[in-house]
Amino acid sequence: MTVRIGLIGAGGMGRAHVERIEQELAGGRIVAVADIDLAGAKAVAEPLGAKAYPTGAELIADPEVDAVLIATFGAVHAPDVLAAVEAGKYVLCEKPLTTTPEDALRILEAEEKGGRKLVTVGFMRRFDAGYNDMRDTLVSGDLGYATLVHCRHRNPTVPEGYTTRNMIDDTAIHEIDICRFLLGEEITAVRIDTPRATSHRFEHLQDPLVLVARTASGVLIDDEVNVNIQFGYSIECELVMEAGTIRLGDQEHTVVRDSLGNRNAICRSHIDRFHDAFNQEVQQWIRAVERGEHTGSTAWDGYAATCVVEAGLESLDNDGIEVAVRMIEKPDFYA
Ligand code: ISE
Repeated sequence: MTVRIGLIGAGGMGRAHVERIEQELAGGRIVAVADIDLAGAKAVAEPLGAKAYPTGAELIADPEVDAVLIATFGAVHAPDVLAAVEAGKYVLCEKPLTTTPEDALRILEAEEKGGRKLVTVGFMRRFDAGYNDMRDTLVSGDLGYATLVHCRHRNPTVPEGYTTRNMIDDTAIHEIDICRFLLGEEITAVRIDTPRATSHRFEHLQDPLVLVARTASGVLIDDEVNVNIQFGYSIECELVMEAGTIRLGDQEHTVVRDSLGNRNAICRSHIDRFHDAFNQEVQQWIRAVERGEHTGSTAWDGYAATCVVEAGLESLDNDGIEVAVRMIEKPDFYA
């Protein structure tokens, strides 16, 4: 069976997914594209012989769409995710699932009501080989339990429309999720530290910032979020256990040696750095949809991350005080 996929959001991320589905992955085909910019939707859809729609609602209602891939901005995800769940269609939604815990709760309720897990959140790092090695090492118990996680999330630049809020809900949300994944527990408190700002930022941005989080068992996480670092896209993570540490290796596959010395090529974007992880994520999703199964992170993961973001934003607005994460008890449905 070929899974007939409807894409909502014809921007950069959406187009990267189209390219991987059409050229690199098996088992799926883009049959419809929706975007409020209908011309943009058509530009992506027409070369594929796919339909174009001006709204996600129309695409979701199309009986020829088996499953939905959402790659719009976080703030507009909720209505489309809800509509897909209500239509009983699997949905892979880019992060963040929603920008408020309330919207994420509505999605949890809709899924529970339908009795099936249909929502996967696009936390692609869960499919990255390095993070999976780190998790396996921790789970093996050979080096004891975790005490600390040190993370660095650096982007070369961001557009002018990117806000300080986005440093947490769009950028640090990756570490929020991957640390929950690595450690297998919830984050319970967060604070935001604000060091001297870089002169490379747009004036309105607090860049860099450091998110400091604590988990239920007391593991301390620090995440440097630095989105105008100029030199490239660079992700680091070190997990500290009682008797050893494990960290992500160099992100690139090759080392150049010339008159300047030995050096790695530097990635420019997440699409480049996490190319293999994105492919794994989308391929496994297509295969799972074919079998009528859920895969990857759940709506609960999306909800939990949004609750941590919310606490981080509250800290940011209150001089960096530590804020407790407020979330509902995990329903048995997501156990
Ligand atoms: C972007 O949306 C991503 O998901 C990237 O992984 C992240 O590095 C970037 O800061 C975000 O804006």
